[in-house]
Amino acid sequence: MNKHKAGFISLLGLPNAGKSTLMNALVGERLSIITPKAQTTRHRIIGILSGDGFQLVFSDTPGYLESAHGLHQMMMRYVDSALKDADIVLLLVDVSRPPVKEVDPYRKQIIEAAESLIVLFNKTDLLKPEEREIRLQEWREQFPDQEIMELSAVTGDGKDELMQALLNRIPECPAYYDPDELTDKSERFIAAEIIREKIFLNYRQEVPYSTEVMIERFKDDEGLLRIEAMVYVERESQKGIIIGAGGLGLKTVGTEARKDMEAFWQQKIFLTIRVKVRPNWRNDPRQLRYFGYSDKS
Ligand SMILES: Nc1nc2c(ncn2[C@@H]2O[C@H](COP(=O)(O)OP(=O)(O)OP(=O)(O)O)[C@@H](O)[C@H]2O)c(=O)[nH]1
Ligand SMILES: [Mg+2]
Repeated sequence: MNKHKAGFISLLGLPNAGKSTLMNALVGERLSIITPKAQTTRHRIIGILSGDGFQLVFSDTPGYLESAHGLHQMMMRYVDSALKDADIVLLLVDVSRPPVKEVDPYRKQIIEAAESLIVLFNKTDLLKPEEREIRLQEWREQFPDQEIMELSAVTGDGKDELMQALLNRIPECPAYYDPDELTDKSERFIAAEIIREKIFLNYRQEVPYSTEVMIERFKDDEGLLRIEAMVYVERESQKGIIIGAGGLGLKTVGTEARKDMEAFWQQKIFLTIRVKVRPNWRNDPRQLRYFGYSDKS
């Protein structure tokens, strides 16, 4: 009989490359939130895929970026830890855009640090047939010494080949997690993230980036899941924007979030959301800790 295999696989890449979309597709659950905006993911989120004789432990990470403020520094720590822990690093690249001449410094760092690396050319579904080969060739020239795989996290094209490559590479090892576990994150975290996703989708400019969500109550009340959330923003004006005229903004967020929560937990949800101002929370270490950003990940 074959020995059990298990490994840690970290998904790294620039913001918006499709890391969260791919992790959800691989695990088959909506664990990470996805939006068209850069810097959606703020934590290292583990997604566990357990199968017959194997366990793949994926880490979705924030898109790597220059550290601008305290929150960004925390986000980059998660990227660093995911890089250090990985048996295999998947470096995602959005090939629907042409490559830029100047290679970002973090890419070089990842390539040097990773013991086992696969470069994933993602969003291939967006390439028009007439430009496809030229574009892919331009990108290949950026990674002359790396193994490259092409895929689309949205359509699933190339996913089976990737799975096979991962299973071939991970070491013989017992399972790290109970096979029933899906993630290291709590239900409260997932509920807060769903609300944050709706805020990213419904508001523009700085508002989503100034927003954090905490779940204050998460209680199963005879078949009804009661969730009370607090949305934190940095300024009074942003509070007004989130609530919206006649409360319409918050109502839209609440309705959309509740629907996704009901789909995720397969249960009726009663959701209430309030809004509070926490000036400059993104640069306040105490506040960041309170919001769950820790040095350890
Ligand atoms: N067409 C297409 N769109 C994709 C693909 N993968 C991701 N996207 C889209 O790209 C956007 C960003 O996807 P995410 O999965 O949130 O990207 P991310 O790398 O996790 O981004 P950050 O969390 O901000 O670092 C979303 O609008 C996705 O729907 C793909 O293969 N094809
Ligand atoms: Mg993400």
